[in-house]
Amino acid sequence: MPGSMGRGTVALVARALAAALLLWPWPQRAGAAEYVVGDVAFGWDSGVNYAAWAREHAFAVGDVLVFQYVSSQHNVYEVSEGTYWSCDTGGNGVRVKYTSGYDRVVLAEARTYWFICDFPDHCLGGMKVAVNVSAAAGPSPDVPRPSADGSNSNAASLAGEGRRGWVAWGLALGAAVLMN
Ligand SMILES: [Cu+2]
Repeated sequence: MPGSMGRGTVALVARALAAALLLWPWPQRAGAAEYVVGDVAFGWDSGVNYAAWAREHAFAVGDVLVFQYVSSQHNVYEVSEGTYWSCDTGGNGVRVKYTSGYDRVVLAEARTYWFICDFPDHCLGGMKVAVNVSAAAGPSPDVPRPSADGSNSNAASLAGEGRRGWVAWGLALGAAVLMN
């Protein structure tokens, strides 16, 4: 008797698992946007109004900036706000240096990112861009977006996600029992 029961239980659990996989409300991943800084026409270069470019876009956590430039003529430094305004990279205001000519920067945190070119006089000449990254954005606001620090208002919707998950399990188990 325990042997046959074990078999039935295995089949039941297998069916429940299969049904749960079908019913599980997998959270949809909102697509992260990718932005070529200055757009493809200009890329990262001197003489481009990057403030105007940045104003045209709403950046959110998870989006990606692509800096395209001739690596012998420009570079990209992510800097502090102070260094962004002073263009003085001699202190400790430099966070990250990018020099490949095709640099993909993931905007992982909800904050302002400050970028400059460190070639002589380029930053002072206006080759700089400030990017404001918001925690939640995108076309569908009810889809929770993961945040870098995890401390935001997504907790409530995640709890809802959990409840729906249990409902799915309950339905799956019920279906499996009926099929047996
Ligand atoms: Cu430059």
